[in-house]
Amino acid sequence: MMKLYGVLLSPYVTRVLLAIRHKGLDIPLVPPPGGGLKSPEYLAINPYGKMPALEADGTAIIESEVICEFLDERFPEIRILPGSDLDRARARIISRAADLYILPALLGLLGQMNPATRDARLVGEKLAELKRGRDGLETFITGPWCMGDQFTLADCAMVPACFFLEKFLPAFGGIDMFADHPRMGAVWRHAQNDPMVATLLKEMNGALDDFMRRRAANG
Ligand SMILES: N[C@@H](CCC(=O)N[C@@H](CS)C(=O)NCC(=O)O)C(=O)O
Repeated sequence: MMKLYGVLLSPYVTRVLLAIRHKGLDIPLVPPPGGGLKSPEYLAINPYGKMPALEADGTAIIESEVICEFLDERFPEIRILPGSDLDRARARIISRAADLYILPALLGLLGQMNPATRDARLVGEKLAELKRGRDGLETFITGPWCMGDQFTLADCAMVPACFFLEKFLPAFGGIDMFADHPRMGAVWRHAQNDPMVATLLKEMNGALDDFMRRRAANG
């Protein structure tokens, strides 16, 4: 029996959910126990207090990339890692580049959403970082999925990254992350037309709308 701890508003959690759903696995998503990520109960599962964490046969597995790779080894019938060593390396590069060069810059911008309290220098730095991340990724992506015809670990990382880029970047001055990056743009369009991905994106949109409503209600 396995369960995944986390919520839909995390790109790291939804990366793992994409792997789970692509593989057709029955692993429920449950909120971190004990009232949150820093509760003693959850810290006993993930000492870093971050989501996601997978509980598998009584063992806690943390880090979204490690969880995805574990699931691919445990359930190899439908693989998310490609067959050749070179393709596996490229899929991991895309996933790692999203982790290192896209998501931290994007998460850094989330603290700058309010124009009234915005740090213009920080925003400029994060946007430049994002552009470098995106330019690099474009050179590794093939299309229609990141690695060609097969949905892989790389798409598990890219889909949530594209979702959050599309949602939050317009607040920082109409930057279109996809316009002059045809491969990344094509992967994002292709992903949105895939029924499994579209279902998850709908759930993510619902969770984001709820979050925004709650935030507005609380001032
Ligand atoms: N490298 C980790 C990153 C996980 C991560 O940063 N998750 C965020 C949610 S998007 C989190 O739990 N943040 C809470 C915190 O850092 O206190 C992974 O890939 O799983």
